[in-house]
Parts: sequence; C-alpha cells; structure tokens
Amino acid sequence: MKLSKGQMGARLLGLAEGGVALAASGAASAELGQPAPWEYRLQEAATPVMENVTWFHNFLLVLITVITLFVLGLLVAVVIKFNARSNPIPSRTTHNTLIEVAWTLIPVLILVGIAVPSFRLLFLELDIPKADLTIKATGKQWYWSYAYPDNGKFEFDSLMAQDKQPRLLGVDNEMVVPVNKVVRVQTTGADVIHSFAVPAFGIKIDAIPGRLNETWFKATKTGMFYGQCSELCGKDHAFMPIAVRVVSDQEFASWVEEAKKKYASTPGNAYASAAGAAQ
Ligand SMILES: [Cu+2]
Repeated sequence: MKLSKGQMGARLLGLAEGGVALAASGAASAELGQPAPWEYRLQEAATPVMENVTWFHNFLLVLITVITLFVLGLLVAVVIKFNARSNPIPSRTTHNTLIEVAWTLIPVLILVGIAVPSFRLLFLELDIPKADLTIKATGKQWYWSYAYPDNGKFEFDSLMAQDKQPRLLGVDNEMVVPVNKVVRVQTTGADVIHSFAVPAFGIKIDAIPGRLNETWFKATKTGMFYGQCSELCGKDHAFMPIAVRVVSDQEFASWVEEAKKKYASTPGNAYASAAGAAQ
C-alpha cells in the first residue's frame, strides 16, 4: 500500500492523537486488581506494601527526571558556550575545590536520600507482622494449589478456566481471603521453581521445591485481584494464573465452611488424607 505524503501525515497525526488519548485515559481505564489495555503505570495498590512501592516508584521517577534534565542542561551549555568557535581561547583552570567537594557530596546525599525509604520498604516487605491466617501456595506444572492450615486444613487446586474473564487470568477455584487481615503466604514448588506474584498486593516470591518461602499481604479493598506465575517454569508457564478474591469476614467464614465440605474429598488432598489416616 502506497501512501501520499498528506495521507502519511494524517495517519501519523491520528496515531499521535490516539496515543495522547490513551495516555490520558490510562489511569481511568485501569481496573482494580487486573491489567488494562495500554496500561503503562503500576496497578492500583490494594495493600499498604503496594502503596509504599508505588510511592517509592514515583519518588524515584521524579528524582531521576530532575537529574537527567540537569545533566542534559549542563551538556547543552557546554556544547553551546564552550565549542571552539564561540570560545576560541579556553580557560586553563584544572581545579576548583568547591565544585569538586560539591559534586562528590551532593550525589552521596542523594543516594542516602534514596537508601532510607528503600530500606524502610524492604523491611516492611520482609518483616512479616503477626498473621491472622496462613495460606500455603504450592506451584505445580502448571497450576497452583492453596492450603488453609488455620481454617480446617483443606487444600484445593486452582487451574486456569478457559471460559472465564479476564482472559488467561480467570481460574476455576479462586484463593479467598478476608479483607483487612494479615495473610501470611507460604510458597513452595512441587516440581520446578515457580513464582507467586500479585501486582496489586506488591508481592512476588519464588516457589522453590524443597524450600518454604514466605511473604505477606493485607488487602484493604474487596474484589478480585489477579497475578501470574513469574518464573519461567515450562510450556504452560503463561497459563497458571493466580486469582485472589478478597471478601468480608462473614463471607470468608461461610466460604470456609463450604470449602471444607467441597474440598474434603479432593483426591490428592494431602491434609485430608493425612487427617483420614490419623483417625
Ligand atoms: Cu510456574
């Protein structure tokens, strides 16, 4: 297809307009707990940790923008003011103590300014507060299993559901948690290394065979939150989504009662069969 210059211009203009419209609506079209088309920002935060991650990201973005523009300004000044034509007789200055101290000290102070909130965030993520409940997520080729040792010791599998929306994120059995409760997530792998990640919660932790890793989240909003296995784990790596439903305390209690019955007879249910053997 050949385009005249005018047509090309019109096309490019259309693309640019589309881009601006998309950028403007980027935040508006983002749905809580799941990705949105053309999204270029972090997902909306649903936990204190993710709120912190978002703040830290924005803080660094501002900082790096200011630094980049400053360095660009210096470069442009050097190119314009000190080229051979506009500055034929160069200065013979080689040292300037004040400037040398300043360009050593100021970057150090900037790095300290980054380090303080960075370590605060790291400790917030790694220091697990007293948990209200624990859920064990086991990564398997290629689905997740969730065990609720504190709520009746049931375990169930969570597989991607082809017919569910959002596409490639919906599952048959969602992980259900109560809102505003500290949930400790323990992860392990049954076969190879997987990784348990939910962007809106600000968590991502490897699920390694033979090891038990742990992280935590406290969802402050109810609704559906989606994540994906984030460690390349084989041919269906892209098809083992994580779906977390955050509900009220009462809804959680009634779900637990139902789940205990529903999953008691799940074949391969480690907890149930262990309990059965013990009786
Ligand atoms: Cu995986």
